[in-house]
Amino acid sequence: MRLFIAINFPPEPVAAFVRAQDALRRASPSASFSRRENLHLTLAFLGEQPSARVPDIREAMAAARFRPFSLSFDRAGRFRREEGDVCYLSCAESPPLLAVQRRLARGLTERGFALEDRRFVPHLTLARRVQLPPGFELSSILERPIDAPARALSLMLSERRAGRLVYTELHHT
Ligand code: 2AM
Repeated sequence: MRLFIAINFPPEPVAAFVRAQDALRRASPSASFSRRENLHLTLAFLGEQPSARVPDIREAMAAARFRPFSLSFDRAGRFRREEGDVCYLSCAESPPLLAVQRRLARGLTERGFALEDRRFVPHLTLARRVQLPPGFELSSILERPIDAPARALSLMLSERRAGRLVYTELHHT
């Protein structure tokens, strides 16, 4: 099973994320947009794992000692890709987010999970294969910062069903 650990957000900030997607869609109609229910912030990507490993993952999640906090998504960015950019929202620096991500990564590593060595860049992917017209001001897709409460850590299952990416929450802290 393909797994990752993420923060999911309540309807109000999600509606604001979707408005940012709508603005992006007007600029790049051919991009591939994450579905509303799939919008999330990933803290750890586990990749393919046997189901027998889920108890260890739950243990690492508990060891991360998540406590609710609030995030402010205040900028839009892109990762350049040959097939078109990945566009995302990112949040103002958040010590509680970074602390919980570090504890989670440590707990997973201690239990033998191989995490990517890359620096954690908190981002919420809005769309892939984005082709923006030259000079397009990406910050214009965000009318104002989006305040979003982080209420739990969720263990997410990622599956393709009938060509669609479907995420299911298996556990939350
Ligand atoms: P992304 O949105 O930047 O692709 C499920 O795929 C989640 O795990 C996404 O949030 C994805 O981030 C993240 N992720 C992190 N590393 C990944 C990897 N190597 N392959 C696929 N998804 C990854």
